[in-house]
Amino acid sequence: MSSVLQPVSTGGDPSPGASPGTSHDASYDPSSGPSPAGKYRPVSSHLAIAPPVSVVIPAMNEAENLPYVFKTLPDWIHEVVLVDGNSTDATVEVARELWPGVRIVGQRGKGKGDALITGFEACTGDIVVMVDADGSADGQEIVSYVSALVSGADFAKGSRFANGGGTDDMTFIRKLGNRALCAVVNRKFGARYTDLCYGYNAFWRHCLDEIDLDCTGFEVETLMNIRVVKAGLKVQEIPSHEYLRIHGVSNLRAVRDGLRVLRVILGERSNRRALRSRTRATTLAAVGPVPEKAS
Ligand SMILES: Nc1nc2c(ncn2[C@@H]2O[C@H](COP(=O)(O)OP(=O)(O)O)[C@@H](O)[C@H]2O)c(=O)[nH]1
Ligand SMILES: [Mg+2]
Repeated sequence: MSSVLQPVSTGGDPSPGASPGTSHDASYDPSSGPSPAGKYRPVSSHLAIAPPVSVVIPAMNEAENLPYVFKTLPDWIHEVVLVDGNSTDATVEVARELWPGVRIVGQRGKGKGDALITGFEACTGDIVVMVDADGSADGQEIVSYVSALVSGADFAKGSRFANGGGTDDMTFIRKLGNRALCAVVNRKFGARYTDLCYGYNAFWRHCLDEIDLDCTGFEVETLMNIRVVKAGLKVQEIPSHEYLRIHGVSNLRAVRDGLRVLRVILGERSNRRALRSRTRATTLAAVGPVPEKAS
């Protein structure tokens, strides 16, 4: 096997002390097309992968939390794209210091959804992983997401309520709301999700063409989860543990954002309704215009 699996040259010291964000993937320019055959990155002691992985981090005033976030990111990732929500603290400076190769992108509008959509557009990797900047996500889990994708899934969806997952960060009210909204999505769209509003997910970049995201706020994860199932993409849930936000407070407001999520769910047409109206349109087109009655 060793003659087949050739680690991509990182161009630098592969030891854990090596500076992150400086030497990743020096031999491979993703804009030049798919990674060269035979070039694999070892991502664990058991797995090596070829596709470059981009990590997108939406961050609004998270300077104090970023050291915890970057500490857990594996050094084999191809790029980190941090989308800054016009932070008034040192988020951007801290990110640059901790991960010298970080790409900082300013968002056009407001909200987490707007930030993620901006970040996804900026990614150059084949695989995109979305990770919150509040210290609640463990970057070491990325390998589980990536493993699912290289094994055949289109969308690796984090779940705090699948076996092996958990949360230290959700209040009782948020758990209740998430559960109820998840049940509505499962019923309406024929999904079998155990979690709905979770920010830790990964997917092949081509999925973006099929889900055509258009939202601004915290409803973004729900919209993604609905559209991937509507598009017939292969979704695999990944058990994930959400830790407590380390510094600061959540920007989410349970009632306001819960209602936004509900509006998205109700606004998306179910597969069955879409299919029914498509069939009706096709039938009408096949039958042609109804002849006018002679008076
Ligand atoms: N760029 C950007 N990031 C945001 C915005 N709103 C939230 N975030 C980030 O999205 C992530 C999740 O937000 P958080 O407030 O922790 O919400 P919670 O995890 O649902 O409680 C964090 O990394 C925030 O900094 C925004 O308007 N712009
Ligand atoms: Mg959070």
